[in-house]
Amino acid sequence: MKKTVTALTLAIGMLLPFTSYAKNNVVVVATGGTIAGAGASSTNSATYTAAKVPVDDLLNAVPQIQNLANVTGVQALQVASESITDKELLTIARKVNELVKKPDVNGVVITHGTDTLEETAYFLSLTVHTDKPIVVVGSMRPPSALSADGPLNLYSAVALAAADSAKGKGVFVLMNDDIFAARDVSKTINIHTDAFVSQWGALGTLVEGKPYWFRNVAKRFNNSSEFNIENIQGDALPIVQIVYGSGNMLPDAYVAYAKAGAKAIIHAGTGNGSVANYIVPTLNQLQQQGVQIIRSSRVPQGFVLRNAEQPDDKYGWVVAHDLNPQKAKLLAALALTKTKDAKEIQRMFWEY
Ligand SMILES: *[C@@H]1O[C@H](CO)[C@@H](O)[C@H](O)[C@H]1NC(C)=O
Ligand SMILES: *[C@@H]1O[C@H](CO)[C@@H](O)[C@H](O)[C@H]1NC(C)=O
Ligand SMILES: *[C@@H]1O[C@H](CO)[C@@H](O)[C@H](O)[C@H]1NC(C)=O
Ligand SMILES: CC(=O)N[C@H]1CO[C@H](CO)[C@@H](O)[C@@H]1O
Repeated sequence: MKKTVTALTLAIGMLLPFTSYAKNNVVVVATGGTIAGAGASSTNSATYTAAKVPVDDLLNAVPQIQNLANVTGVQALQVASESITDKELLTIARKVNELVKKPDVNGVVITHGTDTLEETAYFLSLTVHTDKPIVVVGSMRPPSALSADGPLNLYSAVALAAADSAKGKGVFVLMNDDIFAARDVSKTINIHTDAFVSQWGALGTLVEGKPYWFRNVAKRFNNSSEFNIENIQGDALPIVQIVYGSGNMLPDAYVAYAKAGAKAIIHAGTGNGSVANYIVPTLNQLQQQGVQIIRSSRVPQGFVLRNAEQPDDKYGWVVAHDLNPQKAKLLAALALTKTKDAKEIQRMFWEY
């Protein structure tokens, strides 16, 4: 008996070097943002320059990530995320797509400014076909500030990208220990480290380098998405612009955007995506000219119901469902690469 146990222990001991030391490969794609920012002093948490620190310095500042995975870095861009255009967005998506296709890459982390982080994450979730974890991460304080949140966010993002349990669950936003689904997370406050929220809740939480899961996403993403970055040519998407709803509006912004070439206008309406009675004729006129009218809401939670506040069937409009205006803008742009049919675009808004 004792002999068998010893033999077994020996056998396991010999196997261990081949099993437990194979770390997953994670690539960090750096794009700039506050997480790569630099302030004049450690008390500058709000006054600093974004997009300064190169990717190698970001990784070297958190040496603990090398215990989680074999981590390498790529500097894709060095921008503050408010200045990201279609060109940069497509550059990021193509870079990530190229990486996930490599057999020796197990997961990808994108460091990104928080301003448009939710947009890039949603775009990746719609256009990159993979079951490998893709994690978009940022920070609210620059690395030079007291209690900078970037290092732990990066550590957690790498842990998530390296986790086998994260496979096939889509694109994530990792901020402040929370694991969010790309489609419904949004930046909701511009001063605190718990800036990102999803009205439907987080998918899970990341504690001491390990993810704990509580939900899945009910909408389409990864391999079941009909959009594919590989089918998008050039550096620009169809033009979609947002008009913010309020009291006492002028119709001029809608008309000007259409004149400038907008193929769809997201109406960030009051309340339930409402449209002022004196604005309705302008929107109907533009719709008849072939501009898609998409009702979203300026209210950060809830959703827009078709044919409730406005007769969308009658007008040929689309509702954005629970997508906020900036996410609706991206889905509309992708939809327009495939169709001009409002009914078909509406189907996409229900499914993604
Ligand atoms: C670490 O990742 C790099 C880049 O993907 C790769 O070239 C290298 O072989 C990896 N190292 C190990 C030990 O797997
Ligand atoms: C996803 O689809 C691509 C082709 O579009 C295929 O190569 C890949 O194996 C698929 N991945 C999974 C996990 O199904
Ligand atoms: C629309 O608005 C009213 C109150 O303003 C609310 O009671 C109703 O549930 C809203 N929701 C939707 C999805 O239309
Ligand atoms: C919603 C969706 O498309 N999920 C798929 C993501 O990829 C995994 C692995 O291929 C599938 O199992 C999911 O169905």
